[in-house]
Amino acid sequence: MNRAKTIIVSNRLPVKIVFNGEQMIYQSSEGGLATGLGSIYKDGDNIWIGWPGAIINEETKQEKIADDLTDRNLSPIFLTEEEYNKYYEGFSNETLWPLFHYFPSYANYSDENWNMYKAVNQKFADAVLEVLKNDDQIWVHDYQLMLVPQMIRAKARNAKIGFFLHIPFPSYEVFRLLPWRDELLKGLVGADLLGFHTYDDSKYFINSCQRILGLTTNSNQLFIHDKPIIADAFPISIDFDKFNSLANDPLQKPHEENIVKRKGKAKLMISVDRLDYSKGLINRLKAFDKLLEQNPQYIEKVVFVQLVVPSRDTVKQYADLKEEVDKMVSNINSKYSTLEWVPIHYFYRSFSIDLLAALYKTADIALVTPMRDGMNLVSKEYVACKTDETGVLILSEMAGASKELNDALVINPNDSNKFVKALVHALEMPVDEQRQRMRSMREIVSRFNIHHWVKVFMNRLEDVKVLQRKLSVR
Ligand code: GDG
Repeated sequence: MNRAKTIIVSNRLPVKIVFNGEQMIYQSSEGGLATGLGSIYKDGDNIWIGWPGAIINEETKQEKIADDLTDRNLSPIFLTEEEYNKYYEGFSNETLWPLFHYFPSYANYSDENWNMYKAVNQKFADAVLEVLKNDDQIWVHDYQLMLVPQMIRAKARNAKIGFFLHIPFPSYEVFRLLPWRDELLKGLVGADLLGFHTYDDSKYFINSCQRILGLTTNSNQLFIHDKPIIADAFPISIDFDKFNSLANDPLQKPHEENIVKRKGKAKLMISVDRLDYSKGLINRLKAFDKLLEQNPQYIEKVVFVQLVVPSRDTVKQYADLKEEVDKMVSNINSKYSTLEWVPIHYFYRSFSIDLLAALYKTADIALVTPMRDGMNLVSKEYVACKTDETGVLILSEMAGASKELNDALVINPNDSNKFVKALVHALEMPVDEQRQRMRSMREIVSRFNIHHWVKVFMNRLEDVKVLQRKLSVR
C-alpha cells in the first residue's frame, strides 16, 4: 500500500550543480531550511521539487541530473536563461523583493516578466501534479512561487496545500501598488494554510485579502466559498544544536585564537549580510561614524568587522550600493585610523561556516540592523554561538526576529541618535546584564528551533484539513 507523501516545492533545491570542466558536482546546501526540511524530504517517497541552481539546456544532461538526484528524493525543474532572467531576476527580485521590503521606488513593473512568472509557476505546479496522489501534502515556499497553490488547487480540489512566505508581507497600502495584486492573492489563497514570520505579516495579508478580494474573514480564518483557510505566524528558526556545537568544537580553537589575538584589547563588533539595500548597510556605517565622532574615547577600543556576501552586483541598484559602501568604509577608515588600529575590517566575500561560527563566538557585539527583513537568521546564529552567554545583540525592530528576541537592544535603524546610544550601551554593558539577556535569548532560540518550526507547521496543516471537514459536514 502506498503511504501518503510530502512534496516540498521551492525555487531552489537544497543542492547546487557546479561544473568542474565537463564534470558535474552536486553541492549540498548547508542552509537552515535544507537542514530543517531534511528530516522530511529524505524520508520514504517524499520529494523536493525545485531548480538545481544552474542553467542546463542539453536534454541528455538534464536526464542524467534527474537520474542522479532521484536517489536523494530531489526532482529538478530546469529553467532556460530567459525564464531565469524574467521569472527569477525580473519579477521575483526586481518587483516582488523591493516592494515587499518597502522599497516601492525600486520596483519594476513589466508585463513581460509577469507573464514569465506565471508560466514558470505553472511549470512548477505541473511538476507537482505529475507526482501528486490522494492524501499527499504539499508545502510550497516563498515569493517566487505565489501562484503555485491555486494552480495546484485548480486541478486537485482536495489537495492539502501549505505555503510559507520567507520575506515580509507588506501592508495593504504598499501591496496594492502591484498591478497584479488580485492574481497574486488568488494564487496564494489556493493554499489551506499560509505561514508568515510574524503576526503583523499575517494580519497585513488578511487585510489585503479583505480589501482586494473582498474575502470574509474571522480572526486568522479566511473563507473561500465557505471553506476556511488559515493565515498565521510561524517564526522560522535555525538548527540551534548545530551552531552551538560548532562553537564548542575544539577544532574551532585556532580560528578563535587568531581573531582574539588580532582584536587585542579592543571590543569586537560584527555584522554579516548579503549585499542588499534592505540590510541597512549605509545607516549602520553612518551610526558607526557618528559613534566615533561623538565618542572619541572609543578610538582604538572597538573593531568593526563587516562581512558582506556578494549578491546581484551586476544589477545597477546593487552595484551602486556596493560603491557607496566601499566609499563610506574607506572614508571612515581614513578619518579615524591610527598607526596601530583600523576601525573597520571590511570583507566582500563569503566565509566558511567554521570561520563564521568563530566570528560569532568571539564577537562582543553583533549588529543586525536591516531596514526590513522577514526574519533574519544571523541574529539567531549569533545567539546560538555565544556559548559563554556573554555578548550583546543590537537588532532592528524591522527584522522579524525582533518580535522574539526581546532581550536584544532593539533599535529603529533610521534613528541615528538612538542607534549611537545603543552602541554605547552595548560597549558599556556589564557582564551580568549581558548574561541575563543572552541566557534568555539562547533559551528561546534553542527551544523554538528549526525542527520545532517544521513540526508546528505540518501539524497545523493537518488541523486545517480537520477543521474544513468538520465545517463541511455541518
Ligand atoms: C530569507 C529572508 C529569512 C551569510 N554569510 C555567510 C553565510 N551566511 C548565511 C547566514 C544565514 C544566511 O546566510 C542569511 O540569513 P537570512 O535570514 O538573511 O536568510 P536569507 O536566506 O538570505 O533570506 C530572511 C530567511 O529567508 C529564512 O526564512 O530569515 O528574512 O530574507 O544563515 O549564516 N554563510 C556562510 N558564509 C558566509 O559568509 N557559510
